[in-house]
Amino acid sequence: MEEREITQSLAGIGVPAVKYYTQVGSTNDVALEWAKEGTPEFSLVVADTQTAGRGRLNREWVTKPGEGLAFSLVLRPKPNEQIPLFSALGGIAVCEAMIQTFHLPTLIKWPNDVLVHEKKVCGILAEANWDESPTVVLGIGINVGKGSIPSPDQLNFPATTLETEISHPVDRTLALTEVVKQLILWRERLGTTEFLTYWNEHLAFTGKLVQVTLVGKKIEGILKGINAEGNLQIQKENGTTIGVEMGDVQLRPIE
Ligand code: BT5
Repeated sequence: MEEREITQSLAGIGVPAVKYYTQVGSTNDVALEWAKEGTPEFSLVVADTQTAGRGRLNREWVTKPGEGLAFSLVLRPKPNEQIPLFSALGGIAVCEAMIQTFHLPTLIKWPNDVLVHEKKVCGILAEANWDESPTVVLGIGINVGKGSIPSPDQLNFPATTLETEISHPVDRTLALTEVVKQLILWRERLGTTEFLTYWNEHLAFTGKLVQVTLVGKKIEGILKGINAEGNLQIQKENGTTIGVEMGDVQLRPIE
């Protein structure tokens, strides 16, 4: 992946500025700083590898050089927009790009992972900042090359890569460009019925027995879908349905 190749591939799709690094701490940190300086919506930070890539709650996210895709997009939320939905925007855009470009049966694991065959191929970290003008930085990590995932003892959920699922080499610049195109397209639809319908229709584990771990408590039940606020609906054994808000939540199927 080279800077010139990336800029050429992204030309004309609505990205106003790109910063590319062969190595960086975290693309989210660079994007948050850049946003403070006033860079416009859809400014993009891309890195070949991260030395301090992070997931939620400062968990580690591994981006191996020449294998993974790590990038962060600067977004400027409007006053009426629900911030938790920006994470879903990332999930929807990655899901649709993977379906259209690579014909993969991709699903969204609520709230912020993208799965192929029930394995994580992409993690998403949305971070907001209200210091200057309101900002959401949407950080996306995609496992592209077969060597992009860490060892199993570093994983909290089974993982896979695009090349493992497709069985042929994947051009990282192509994957990046197709995801960014979908991000720009779905950005306009954030929170609409179309947005919520797509999310519901591509939700992993719908109709299945799942366990949701919230801070200090576990809920088990059948995953029914998402409501208009983006809350997960879980039907418990006693028949009552409860809504789980986005936050630090872990969801997994029960075998
Ligand atoms: C996430 O967190 O999945 C969000 C990851 C976001 C990464 C992007 S890359 C660009 C931008 N810059 C950043 O610094 N971050 C964003 P979470 O759900 O908390 O999952 C983290 C967990 O996933 C770790 O604790 C590991 O168990 C596992 N993990 C780490 N690297 C992985 C990988 N490459 N593939 C699959 N799982 C991984």
